[in-house]
Amino acid sequence: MVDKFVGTWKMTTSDNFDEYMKALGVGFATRQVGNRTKPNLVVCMDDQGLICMKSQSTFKTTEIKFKLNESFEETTADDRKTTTVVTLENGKLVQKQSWDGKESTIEREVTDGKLIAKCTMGDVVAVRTYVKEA
Ligand code: DKA
Repeated sequence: MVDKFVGTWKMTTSDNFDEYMKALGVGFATRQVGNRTKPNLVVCMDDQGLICMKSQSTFKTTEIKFKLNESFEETTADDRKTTTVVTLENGKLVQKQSWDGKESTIEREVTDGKLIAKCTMGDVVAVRTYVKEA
């Protein structure tokens, strides 16, 4: 089920991302860069079920390595220190980040050969589309 996510994905569109970053509490300067950046997302998985997800851009590169359903510590691109767990729900990879009593989710699915990342913070939703590069 995770196999379809494996590969290198290039971001093509990003909707409402500035509002999402505002809801996260990201400051103006970082939002300006975040809005301009088109990251590549590299997803890999080894035969032990360890999944890696690397977001690469000229602004910042972040990488997480995790097993499904096992919580881990994440440092996000905007420097939040979150406790994160990733689950597989109806074929979607759901990344739940918790910090300071707050919670955000990034739900990723592959449809029509595209990877769609739906980022939710409270009632704010951003949608980012990636196409496969390799
Ligand atoms: C994605 O496209 C979701 C990225 C979420 C990043 C949140 C913080 C960004 C601050 C610049 O996979």
